Amino acid sequence: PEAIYLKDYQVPAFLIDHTELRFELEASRTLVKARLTMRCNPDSHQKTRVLELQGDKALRLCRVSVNDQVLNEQDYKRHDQGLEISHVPDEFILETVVEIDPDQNTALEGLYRSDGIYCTQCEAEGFRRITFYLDRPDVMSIFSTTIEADKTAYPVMLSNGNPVAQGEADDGRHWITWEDPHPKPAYLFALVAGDLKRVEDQYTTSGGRDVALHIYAANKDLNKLDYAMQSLKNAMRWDEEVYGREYDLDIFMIVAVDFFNMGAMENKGLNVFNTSCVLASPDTTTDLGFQRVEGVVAHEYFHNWSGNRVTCRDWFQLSLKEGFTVFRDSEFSADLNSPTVKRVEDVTVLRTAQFAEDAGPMAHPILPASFIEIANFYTMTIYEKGAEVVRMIHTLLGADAFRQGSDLYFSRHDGQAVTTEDFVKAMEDASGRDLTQFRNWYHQAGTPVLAVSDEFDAASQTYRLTVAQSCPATPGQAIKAAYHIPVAIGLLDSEGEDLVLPNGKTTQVLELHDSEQTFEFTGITEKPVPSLLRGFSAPVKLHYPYTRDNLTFLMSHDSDGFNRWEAAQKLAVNILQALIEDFQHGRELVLDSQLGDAFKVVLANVDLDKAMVAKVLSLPSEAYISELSDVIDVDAIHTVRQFVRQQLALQLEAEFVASYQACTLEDIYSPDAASIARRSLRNVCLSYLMETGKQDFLELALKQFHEANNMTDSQAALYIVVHSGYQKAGEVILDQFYQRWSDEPLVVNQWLSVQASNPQAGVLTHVEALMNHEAFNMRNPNKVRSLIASFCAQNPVNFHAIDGSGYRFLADQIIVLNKLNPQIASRLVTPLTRWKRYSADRQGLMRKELQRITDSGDLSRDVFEVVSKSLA
Ligand code: HT7
Ligand code: ZN
Repeated sequence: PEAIYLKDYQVPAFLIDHTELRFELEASRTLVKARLTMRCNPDSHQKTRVLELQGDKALRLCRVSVNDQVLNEQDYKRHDQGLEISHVPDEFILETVVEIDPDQNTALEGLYRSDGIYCTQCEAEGFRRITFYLDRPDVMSIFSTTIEADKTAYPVMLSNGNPVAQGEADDGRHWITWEDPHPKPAYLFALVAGDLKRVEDQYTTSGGRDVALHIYAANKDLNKLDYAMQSLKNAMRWDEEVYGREYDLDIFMIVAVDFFNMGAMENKGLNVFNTSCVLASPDTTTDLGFQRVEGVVAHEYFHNWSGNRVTCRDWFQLSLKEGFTVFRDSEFSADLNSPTVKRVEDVTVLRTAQFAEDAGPMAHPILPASFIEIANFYTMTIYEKGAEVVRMIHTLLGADAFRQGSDLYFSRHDGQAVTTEDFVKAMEDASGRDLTQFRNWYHQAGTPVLAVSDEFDAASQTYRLTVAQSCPATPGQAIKAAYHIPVAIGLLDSEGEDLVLPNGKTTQVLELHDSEQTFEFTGITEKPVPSLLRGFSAPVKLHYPYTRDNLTFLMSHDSDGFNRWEAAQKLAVNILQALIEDFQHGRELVLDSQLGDAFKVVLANVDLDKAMVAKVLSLPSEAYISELSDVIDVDAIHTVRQFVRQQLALQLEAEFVASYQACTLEDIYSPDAASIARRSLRNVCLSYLMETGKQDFLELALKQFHEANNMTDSQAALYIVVHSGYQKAGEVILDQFYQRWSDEPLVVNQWLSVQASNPQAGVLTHVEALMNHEAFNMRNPNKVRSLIASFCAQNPVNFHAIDGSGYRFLADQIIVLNKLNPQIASRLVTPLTRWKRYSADRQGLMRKELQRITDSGDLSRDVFEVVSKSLA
């Protein structure tokens, strides 16, 4: 497979003004009739008469005509990627009829049928699996869609826009026509048909437009849609208030499907959701699940402006819509819940997963220069780092100028397909700021590193902070230009009070431009403790020689909530890294009391937000410690982290018990921030208490498991018992859990995942057995993620077993999935691609499996790209 390059972009040679589609849905033989009103693009320099349409090789072409003239085989060329029509006039009607087989579509791209529901996924390039088309985001067309299907099996038939006509057809069939007045690229097209039920609500926009809100799901899930509906209304209001964006159709629909490659899809007026991101009920959904529903519903809704009204010119610009929309949804969640907790969560994900990606073989800028398969670029970098880059613009411009910039962006480009450059330019034009150097964030991959040093001159009462920046080489980019980096800082005096900084405030954003820059503060009477990168103001790694005393001081005094947590993380990392070294040198492990003492202070402070207490008490994950390691020593990291948890449990047993009891159980479950905070602290305490190995605490966990009135507490107890190595008790409650929830696929997914991520020895055999369990289905991405991905990505000690069994297992699954579902297969490869981070013995084993995947032959573009780049 060949790479395609951003530098080769050309405007389309043809345009499609109208797209009329007719779907005759039938199992294994669906007819798709397309009538396209086309013309040459006056802005194109190509002046070609040859029309090249994309179309997957599985499309069975039945008929093609131009202006009612049926073409015969010498008038066109059918090849594996599409259709070439040798001579077309300036303006013409192109009609095609193709036959497709949605039942055989296990890739879940294009039109597929699973669980008896027809459903489409067209982003990025799925539409070409439905019909021949100019399948690129800068070709925008008005769509009219007619669907015909059996009335009993498919009573509900949906597409984008508004329903304009419907009727009965022969043989118990019926039809409906939908019209979408907004021109859109093919990737936003959607069709759904099935025996679905809906909940309804209504929303009046600030401009007075009444919008019908419909959320569809299987009948048995109708009682799990209220939270999504409320989240949708919250998102609609928030986008009006914060961005001045109103909804623009009379109806907004969401459909829940169980077979879906990603979380959800923002098709115009008809969002399609993975059930895991829309269904929520206290019995079956954890707090994390509720938060995910709220965030994803908002994210997809926000795309209506950042993505749909203003879309991407080409797929290299993906972060234009995704980075911006992630920034928007994370601000939304922060506003509705706790901003500090949300920031901690986002930064945790960024620093574990995105930083690792940026240091790996697939590292790419948020505006990539080339790709082989675009589906591989729905990455942490495009989404999460992309959001951080938008956040930095927000920080540099300030909230008001940022809002003016976004208003200008939306009004200037409404109805257009544009570039990240257009976004940055709108921000510059509205604010008057020069973002020339800032643009390096779009073109360079890798995580910048800031080395900070300081000096205090008592005589001149001057404090100087020197910041040096660098960025490691990434594939194809050896040398990096300096970034423009906003570094928010505060300075604390010895009492822990913030000093007033030159901007008259207690936090100031320093703007770093040079490879090394010194910032001077005068009128400082004692050496302050710097609070650096407040709120994580830039996606960088920052090094400053904090002592452990500095960190405990910041943990209790920093006025920036994020940095209080960060100080605790840094302290824990510092201690864990020292112990890992001890372990590697065969020295006895001894935990000094500093971390426990600091945790004790935090536990005793009843004024603190319990969610933040829970975050502070949670040690950095094995994945994060791995990310910080030069050579990842899986076993040392796991053993030492467990050791520290156990020591803390013994040191703070009484405090954990007191906190557990203070976080009283609620009679009625509510997913509000305060209740979530109580549950998370209670469960963190329980997980520590189990480390003591005392029978009393096993009984406490089992009691919680049996008596919990919500999934958060019951799943937490299950996880804790199973992962603490109480094999017998674990087996009993796993069994009870499955018996109780076997009819709830999303709960069963949790059940699979708890087992697959269990660090106890011998789990791979158990995972292999679960692959044959009735609950597992290789064709369902949610099952694959819950079992296979959980084992490979959340169970480092077992996945990295030194006999290579984990690697072999993964390669076997990838070889199977490569044929069934290439997108899922290529995402699953990730843990193997990071082989360079491990010791030589593991490197060899991992490379061997990557090679075996290559040699298995017939690789999809998706898997080929990831495997070949990782072996290069
Ligand atoms: N914009 C959506 C992307 C998406 C997708 C991409 C590739 C393959 C399947 C997919 N399903 C959804 C999701 C979003 O970011 O909102
Ligand atoms: Zn998105």
